[in-house]
Amino acid sequence: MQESIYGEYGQYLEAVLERVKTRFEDIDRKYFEKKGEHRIEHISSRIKSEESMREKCKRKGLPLTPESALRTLTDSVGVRVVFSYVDSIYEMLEEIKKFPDWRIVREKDYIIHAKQNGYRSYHINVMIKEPFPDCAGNEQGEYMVEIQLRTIAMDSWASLEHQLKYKKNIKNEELIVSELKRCADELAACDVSMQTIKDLIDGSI
Ligand code: 0O2
Repeated sequence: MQESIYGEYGQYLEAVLERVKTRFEDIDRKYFEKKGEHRIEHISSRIKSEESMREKCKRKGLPLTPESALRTLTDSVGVRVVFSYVDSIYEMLEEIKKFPDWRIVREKDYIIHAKQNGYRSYHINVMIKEPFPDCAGNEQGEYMVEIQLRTIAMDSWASLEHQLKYKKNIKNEELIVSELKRCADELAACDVSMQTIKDLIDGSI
C-alpha cells in the first residue's frame, strides 16, 4: 500500500480540525450569551484528501513529502466559517489576530478584492500551536490550517459555482461565466443591504 503523503502526522489532522472548530464554536457561544444572537451561521470543514494533496504538490513542483503537504502547502486542514452578515467576518478577524497560539501566515481579502469570476471570501492561513508532534521535529507541534470566512450569500454562490465547474461539455461558456459574475455581484449587493437593515434594527446607524 502507498504510504500516506501526511506520514505519521496524518493521525493528528482530525484533532487539529476539531480544535479549530471548537475555538469558533466557543467564541460564538460566548457572543450568544452576551448579545442573545449568533454571528456564525454554520461551520464546515475537511481534511484535504491524499489524492488531492498529491495532485497539488505535483502541480506546484513539490516533492511528495509530509513537509510539502503540511508546511509548504497550508491547506491540508480547511475550515469554512459562514456568517450571516459581512461585518461579523471582520469582527471575527480582529478576534483571531489576538489568539496567542495562532499566527496568520497568509491573508487574502477576496471580499474587497473579489476574484474576476465573482468569488468572494476572506482567506487566512494560520500556523497553530498544537499538543501533538509535527514533521519539523517539534514535540509541541505547529500545524497549518486554511480558514475561509464568508457570508451565507458568498457561500451559496461558491457552492453552486463549484458544482457547475465540474459539469462537462458546457455550451455558451462565455455567457455562463458572465451570468455567474452577475449573480455574484447581485448577492454582494444583497449582503450590503442586509447589513444595513441589521444596523438599522440594532440602532447602530
Ligand atoms: P477545496 O476542496 O475547496 O479546498 P490553489 O488555487 O489552491 O493552488 P491558493 O492560493 O491556496 O492556491 O488558492 P486560494 O485562492 O487562496 O484558495 C483556494 C480555495 O479557495 C479553493 O480550494 C476553494 O475552496 C476556494 N476558492 C478559490 N477560488 C474559488 C472560486 O473561484 N470558486 C470557488 N467555488 N471556490 C474558490 P480548492 O483547493 O479548490 O478545493
